[in-house]
Parts: sequence; structure tokens; C-alpha cells
Amino acid sequence: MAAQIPNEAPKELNAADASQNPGAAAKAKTTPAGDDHDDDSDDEADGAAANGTGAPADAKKKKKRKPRKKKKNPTSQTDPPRVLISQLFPNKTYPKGEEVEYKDENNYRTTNEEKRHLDNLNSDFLTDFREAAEVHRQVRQWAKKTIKPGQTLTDIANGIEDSVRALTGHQGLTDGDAQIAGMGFPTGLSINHCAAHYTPNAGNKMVLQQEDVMKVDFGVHVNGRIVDSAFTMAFESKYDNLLLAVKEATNAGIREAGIDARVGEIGGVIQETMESFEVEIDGTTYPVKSIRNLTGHNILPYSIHGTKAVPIVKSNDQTKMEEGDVFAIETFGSTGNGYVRDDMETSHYAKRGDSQHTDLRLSSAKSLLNVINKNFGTLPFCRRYLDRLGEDKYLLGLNNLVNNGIVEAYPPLCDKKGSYTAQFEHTILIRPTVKEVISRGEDY
Ligand SMILES: [Co+2]
Repeated sequence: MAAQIPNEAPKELNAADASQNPGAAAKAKTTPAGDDHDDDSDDEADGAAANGTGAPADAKKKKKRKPRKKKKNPTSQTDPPRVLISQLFPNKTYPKGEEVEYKDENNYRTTNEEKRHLDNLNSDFLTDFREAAEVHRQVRQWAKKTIKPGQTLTDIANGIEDSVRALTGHQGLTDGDAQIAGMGFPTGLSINHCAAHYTPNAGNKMVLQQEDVMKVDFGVHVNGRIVDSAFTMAFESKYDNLLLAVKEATNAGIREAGIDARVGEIGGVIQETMESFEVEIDGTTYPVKSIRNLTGHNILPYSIHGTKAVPIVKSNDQTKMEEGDVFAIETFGSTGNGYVRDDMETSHYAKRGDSQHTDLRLSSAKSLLNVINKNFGTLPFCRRYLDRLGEDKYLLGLNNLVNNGIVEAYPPLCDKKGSYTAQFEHTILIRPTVKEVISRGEDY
């Protein structure tokens, strides 16, 4: 999700994430081969149980009669993705992201004993982030090869979200389940001049078009460790330079990030990279502009927008990145004004972490807040997530929570009509020893 620089009202936004798949997740059937005797199958379990009761002969006999329909533990991902990621990587040995050594005076950290010790103390943190990142990569890999013009945005969003929930093993339909693992925030599917925070609400019939430029921004979390990563899809080559500009700008931001790096300077490098590109679309040449009121952001447990912003234009912000920080580095390029405004119907919301207890007089607001507390806590959600929990007629209550400052609304953010915007985003961990681009994949 992208964060937005407030203008009049102090409003805080985050916006983009996306994920990618690093590895080659092959598709595989989960059905076992007929004569594999070594998997833990139902049959073996039966046999063991039988042995335990001292009736081995019976057990054997039974085993022979039974047609083999055991499930072998799958060793590769399915299409669509439905195999638990923890099953594909036994003992939680999830792939690392891209590890980058710190530069210059921080280079000693890579091998420093004390820093390595600090790193080791953080193993749950790393494991959770790496699991979430691998889910992101596998789901986005599938999304990239599957998403085609002609599909509805609703089907695209459901396809991604069903996959994330399946791979984390948490459907999020019982109290607290969505806070163990699952969607880190709703799937943004923002098209053309819209840069961020668009996802379909119920009844949305929008269909992806051949000429569209779509930002796919979704988050995956495990135990509140949110991986925020985004990419842009286009089906016409005329947009190639726009996408390339943004991809390179994001990579420049990632390269500049590190311990003691100042965010305002990172913004300058991002802008310089972005604005060195132009793109010709249907005979007109446009400079590619950084969208100046969108930013990257740090990420805190269960909180997609921390307290630090990473601008994507040059700024005097002297805030430093520090050991232990987690950042979403995201950049947005535009052929329009390079400035976004709220537009269209809101879909994204999140309970504010700093909300005071207020005596709500509206009973529908009170009961909806209960639902939000039990299911999402401070994780962002969208209207579709309330629908799937069986909530209806919640809009009055929801707006009341927004007006009381308990829930924040994140409306879609759009540049001028007729323009095109693109986004790429990665989550990076500022570890004591190295910078880990946790969501890096072969795709971006
Ligand atoms: Co973000």
C-alpha cells in the first residue's frame, strides 16, 4: 500500500504492495503416484495404528484391500496455488530474499560477530517474513501468467486472495484467524490514471481491457509481519518505458536504502532515475514524473504504515533508516501531473492504531467495530472482506467509525484522467548484518 503525503487534512495513506515469485514454482498435481510407499499416507497411518493395537496381520490385510488413494505430500505448487507453503518448505526453511551487503562504513556489519548475534536473536521475525514473501512470490507468479484482459477485477482479486489464504493456511473466517496469517491488506487493482488503493466493492463489473495499465498491489502477513510488494501489468508494448522507468526507480531506492541513509536523499535518487525516462504512447511523448505526494513507508507489526516515509522526489527530510527497520520501497511514475487526488468509491479501510476509546452511540458502528477488532485488528481490510464474513448493511456504521476517527478510509488515489501510472514495490529488512530485499523474485 502506498503512503500519501497529506495536504489539507492530516490524512495518512499507504498504498502499494506487490509481490513476486522468485523461484520457479512448478505446477504439480497433488495426487500421489500409485506405488510410492514412502510418503506419509493414510495407509501408513492406518498401519501404524494397527501395529499399536497389536493387530499387524489385520492391518496388512486391510491395507492390501484398500485402493490407494493416499495423499502424498505435494512437493510443488498447484495451479491455482492451493498447497500450504509450510508443506513445500519443511521445517520452515523458507528461501531468503536478496541479501545485499551494506556499503562503506557499514560494510563491517556483514561479518561482525556482535551483529551476527543480533541477527540470530531475530530468527522468528526472519522466518515469518520469509514465509510471507514466498507466499507473495508464488501467488504473484501465478497471477502474472493467469491475468488476462476480459477478466473482471472481482475475479482477479478473489483469485489472488483465495490463493494467499490457501498458502498461509488461514481462511480468516473464524475469530482471530485472519490475524494469524493471510492477507496483509486488500489487493489493489488500480487502473490507468488511478495509482493506488482501488479494489472492487460488491457488484463491481469492471473488466480488464487490453489497453489497460494495472497496478497489482497486495500484502501477505504471517504473525503480523507484512510483506508489501507491487508490480504493474500491461498488455501493449507502448507502455514498456513507463514500466521500466518505475522498476528502475524502485531498484534505485532499494540500492540507496541502508543504515543511516537519509530518506530525503533517497527520494532525490528515485526522482532522478524516474525522470530520466520518457514514454511515447500513441504518437505523443510524455516525460515520466514521480508522483510527488505518494511515498514508501516503514512497516511495523500489524501496521502497514509506520512513522517514517520514503519520498519519491527530492526532499529535505533528514529522517534516517535504522537497524531493525522494515521498509516498503515503492515508487510511482505518471504521464500526467505527477500528483494524485482522492477519487471514486472507497474500498480500503484500517482501524487506527492510535484511536481513543469513544462511546459509540450508533449500535451498528459498535457491532461493526467488534467485527473489525476480532478479524482484522489494525490490518487494512476492504468491503469485500466484510461481505465474506456475512456482514451486510454496514456502510452507515463504517462511515460512523471513520467520522469518529476510529477507522481510517483510504480512498483510491488518481492522477488526471487520460494519464497512465505505474508502480513497483518491494519490502526490505534493514537487518543488523545485511539489507534483505525480502520480496525480491526473478520477476522484479
Ligand atoms: Co506500500
